[in-house]
Amino acid sequence: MTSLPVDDDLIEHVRGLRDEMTRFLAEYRFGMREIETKMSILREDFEHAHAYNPVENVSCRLKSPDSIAEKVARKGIEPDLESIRAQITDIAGVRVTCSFVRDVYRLFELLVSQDDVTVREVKDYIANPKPNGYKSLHAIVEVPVFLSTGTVHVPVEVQFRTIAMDFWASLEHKIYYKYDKQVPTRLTDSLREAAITAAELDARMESLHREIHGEHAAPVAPLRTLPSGRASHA
Ligand code: 0O2
Repeated sequence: MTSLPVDDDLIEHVRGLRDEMTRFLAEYRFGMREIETKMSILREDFEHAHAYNPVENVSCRLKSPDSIAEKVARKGIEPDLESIRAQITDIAGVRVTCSFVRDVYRLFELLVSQDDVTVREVKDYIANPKPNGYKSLHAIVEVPVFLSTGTVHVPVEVQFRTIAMDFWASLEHKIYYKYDKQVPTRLTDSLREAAITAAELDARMESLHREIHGEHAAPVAPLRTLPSGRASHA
């Protein structure tokens, strides 16, 4: 087999693109770490101050270049880094799983009230679940990241949910992809019912918790989103 001549300029160009993408994704990884650190500080401090841990689990994920490319194509976004930066806000994702709905809102408030955290958008799928039954509190927050070349403000999507909501969402996600997004009606109906059961379990567990721990564990009101994108309790 004869090999083609190597085009050094082309190789240099492709290496440049690869390095640019690596630097681009690194900013999101740093932003994600900032939020992860904030959540672990809140978790630890909460335990010291209230002898109670409201956070069951914190997980992080960075969107893969393939997944970013798929979203660029699906949403008709210009395929350049500036457009991606401006229009895709879930490249960095942090998921916070709590025991109770009350803790979901409490953790959200504690995060968004921090001076260096700016709220860009809030979607309260707990107060307003998706038609399929999906529940979670989503917030796009921006945090400053201090690099050797200056400060960048990085958006991070933070999803707050209970263990029951998380259990439901991970099963629904598997079913959705198993059936290549064409889920049979009997399954979508069953998932909707399961979401109601999960919400009932959340309510019952929280009421038991309140009975054991007293009034200080009273539930908080659902969020209302202010025009600025900030959210506050109604
Ligand atoms: P992954 O793998 O978690 O990153 P868009 O992000 O534009 O496609 P939208 O409506 O702007 O959609 O965002 P939204 O509603 O805030 O939801 C984005 C993320 O929430 C999804 O990310 C999921 O993680 C989760 N999510 C939203 N709806 C559902 C749902 O019906 N079922 C489940 N299981 N998860 C959901 P990605 O990028 O889809 O996936």
